[in-house]
Amino acid sequence: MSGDLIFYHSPNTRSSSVLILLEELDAPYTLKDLNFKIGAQRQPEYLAVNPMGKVPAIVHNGALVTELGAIFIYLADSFPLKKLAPGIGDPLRGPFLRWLVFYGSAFEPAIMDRYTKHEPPRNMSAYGDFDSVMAVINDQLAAGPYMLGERFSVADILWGTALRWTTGFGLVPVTPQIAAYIERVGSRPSVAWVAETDKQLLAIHEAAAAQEKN
Ligand SMILES: N[C@@H](CCC(=O)N[C@@H](CS)C(=O)NCC(=O)O)C(=O)O
Repeated sequence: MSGDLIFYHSPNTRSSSVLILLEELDAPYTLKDLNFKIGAQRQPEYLAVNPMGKVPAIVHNGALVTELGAIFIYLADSFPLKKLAPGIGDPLRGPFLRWLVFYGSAFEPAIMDRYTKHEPPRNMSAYGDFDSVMAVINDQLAAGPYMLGERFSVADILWGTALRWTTGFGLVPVTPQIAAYIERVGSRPSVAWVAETDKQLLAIHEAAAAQEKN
């Protein structure tokens, strides 16, 4: 599928993984860069696109998609030429969906628990607790080398970048399998390209913020 694809991004945020994804999929897109340093995400123009005031967001052929898991599934299905996701009918389709949904429904709330030192009641919480979530991820990676075993997929772009920043912030404990996985996914040329692109965008943002102060 092609058509107009607008991608709302801010450097060094969760949307950086979508920028890596777009490069990996070789998808044509128009980048709309939001300067968080001057609060662009809270301006009415952007809230009219995504009322949550968060990135990433994409608008494809006029339809809005937010939430990393949904964006990854949607883009991988829309731009299948690189075969970076198991399609419907592939035995790995179920595990693929499992790990993309697990990211938003278990990993994200669990790391926020860790950050805020909140202990949810294990039996009431939909994701158990932080330790159970991390044990499942570590076991999966120990069986690796990728989330789907031998097969690299866009799920690894999401998880590789998420584990990189959450270990960097000291939220997720570094285990040998997580360290090796971050390295494996991080060695892809798309990751280096996005790091450099984000660096350049950030410099532009900082200059604009400094100018606004004066
Ligand atoms: N549930 C969203 C979370 C996105 C998110 O947390 N984005 C952060 C950047 S890392 C953001 O836009 N923060 C801006 C703000 O809240 O002001 C997703 O999965 O995409």
